Amino acid sequence: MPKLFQHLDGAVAVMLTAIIGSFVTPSFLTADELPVETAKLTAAPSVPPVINRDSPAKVIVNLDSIELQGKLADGVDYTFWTFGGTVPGSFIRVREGDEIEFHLNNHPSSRMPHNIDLHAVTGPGGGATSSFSAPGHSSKFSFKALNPGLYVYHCATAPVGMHIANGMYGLILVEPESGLPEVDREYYVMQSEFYTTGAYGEEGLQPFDMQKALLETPDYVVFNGSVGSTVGDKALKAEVGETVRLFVGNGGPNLISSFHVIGEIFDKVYIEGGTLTNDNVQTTLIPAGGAAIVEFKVDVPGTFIMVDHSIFRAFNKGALGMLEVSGPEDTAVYTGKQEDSIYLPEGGALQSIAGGVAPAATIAESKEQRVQLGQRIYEQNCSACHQPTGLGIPNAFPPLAGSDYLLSDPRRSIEVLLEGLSGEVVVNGATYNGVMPAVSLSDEQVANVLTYTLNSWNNNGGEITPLDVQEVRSSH
Ligand code: HEC
Ligand SMILES: [Cu+2]
Repeated sequence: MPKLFQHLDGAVAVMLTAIIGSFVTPSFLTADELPVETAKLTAAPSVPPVINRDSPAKVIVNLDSIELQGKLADGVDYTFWTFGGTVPGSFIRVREGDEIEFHLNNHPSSRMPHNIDLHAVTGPGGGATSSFSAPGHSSKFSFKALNPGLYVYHCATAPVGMHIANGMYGLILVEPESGLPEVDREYYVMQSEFYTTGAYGEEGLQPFDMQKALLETPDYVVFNGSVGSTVGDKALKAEVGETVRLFVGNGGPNLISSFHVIGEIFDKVYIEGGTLTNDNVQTTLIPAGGAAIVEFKVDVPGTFIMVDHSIFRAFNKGALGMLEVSGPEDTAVYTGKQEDSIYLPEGGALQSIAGGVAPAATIAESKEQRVQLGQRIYEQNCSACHQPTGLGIPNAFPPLAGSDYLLSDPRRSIEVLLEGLSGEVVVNGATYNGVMPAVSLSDEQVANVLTYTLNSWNNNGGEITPLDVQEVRSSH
């Protein structure tokens, strides 16, 4: 109870406190007298509810550090070190002026000690030494949220890089006293990299690779802890006309993110998660250990793809997410394709981009060698769409791994490569309606890459020879 009312009769004082407390900011309250609440934490992409208080509270945060095995990509597992059992860690939402009583609980099953450095803390190590907890121990410390903004938190136990690389980061939002403008949807998206012994897509439980981490050459760059975390069924959702706010963090440990949503313009960006805002932004830079808040209104339906615009990270390392917007078209904003007509430049089509036939490659002398040579051709010509795993991308690129289309008639696929393929095609029961461009490869190369696909990912083997390719080519 505020000291002011202590001389009053109990019941009256309680009433007055209740009435006055609702519109006066009781800055005279000491930490012990603040209303107490326990923070509701959420896993990405969810964000805790907006804070409706207009005065400070004492907020109790209970966060567990947990080490557990989980999925990094299809068929690829990783032993994650987490805050709250998820990567990124639980989202924490407090208000400027709040007193935060922080409990870091290191689960008894942990093999490592952990601590937490919250960038929202004013104090040595951001809480690191005060929160250092051995397995099965819990540490408590308190801090005042002095500065509003969106902040990264992370483990800072040595070796720090390794604790972060294994997944120990998350976001804490300190809402300004005046609150953030109201929006229809809020989501939590955090980018980070993983360094694994095996290359991208290599199956099985993958250990952390210290050498790659030192060289800053990750195999995976992902949003929300795994490849495809916000793709397909798990895409973020919104409806035409709604306003969307993304709380975007970058856990690193090394890379800077060039965060971009394909087909959207950020109406407003809170630069670096601070108070300065910029309008009409295409791509915003998010440093390692930094954050940004982006806001935009969705005007037309469709799939809007979130990427790190360092684009090989998006299409080859996993830094790709989706926002699915449903609702009526608005052709005044975007028409969709209005026409497709034949374009025949004078002088005919170009033979190939390089201006000639691909250079003569090594001639395979055995099926094994054909498979081996075919792998490189696959990586350079096919994997961007059909993926290194051969699994393709749902609704966009059909799989070659276990594809009934490919395996039931391998020779038909020679034609697919030579002629390209478009229009509806059904693979393993799913309909694709895309365009596969014809490839400009020699007979030998077509034979090698198809033999590679027939002998990879548990496909049932077989061989295509250059002679097979020549036959198909000459029959056209
Ligand atoms: C630019 C993206 C792209 C590239 C590069 C590409 N494909 Fe495709 N591929 C597609 C699409 C899209 C389809 C489905 C076309 C449709 O819907 O009609 C397809 C279909 C196929 C099919 C038949 C369907 C299936 O899943 O079995 C085969 C076989 C195939 N591609 C093999 C290859 C091989 C081998 C390469 C490399 C030499 C390659 N593709 C390169 C996009 C691509
Ligand atoms: Cu740790």
